[in-house]
Amino acid sequence: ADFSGSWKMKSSENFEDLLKALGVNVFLRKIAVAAASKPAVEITQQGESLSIQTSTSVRTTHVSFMVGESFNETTVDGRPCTSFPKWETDRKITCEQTLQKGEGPETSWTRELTNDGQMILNMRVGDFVCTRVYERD
Ligand code: R12
Repeated sequence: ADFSGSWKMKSSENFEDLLKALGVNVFLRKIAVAAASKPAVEITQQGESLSIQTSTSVRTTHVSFMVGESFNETTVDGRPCTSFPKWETDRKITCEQTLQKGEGPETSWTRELTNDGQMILNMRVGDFVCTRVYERD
């Protein structure tokens, strides 16, 4: 599967609940929810190597990793973590995150390419799952 492209978000469910589960206060939550409603996502992929840039008006993140190799990133609330991405199917990457310091709920994400060319991002915090559907720009 090739995730390469410029993506825009079509729908998002439970993003605020996710931040709540992470303990993000209501003030930052409102700002984050508004900013995260219009993200721009740029992905370049060559085989097992992915680079994902996610831009919003308040925060831009850029990660590069090889599927099957751990890398450093941050959780959605900005805490440094070590991530381990792997292919769950040939169209779906699952990535478990481990906090580098301190305690917190378990977090992970998955990105999946659907047959009709959409990308589904799931972000998990404990028992909460946020689902965001992207389509190519
Ligand atoms: C916090 C600070 C900030 C944010 C939070 C806590 C904002 C986070 C944002 C995340 C966007 C995620 C996207 C994910 C995706 C766009 C805006 C939560 C700035 O303490 O769809 O891939 C400082």
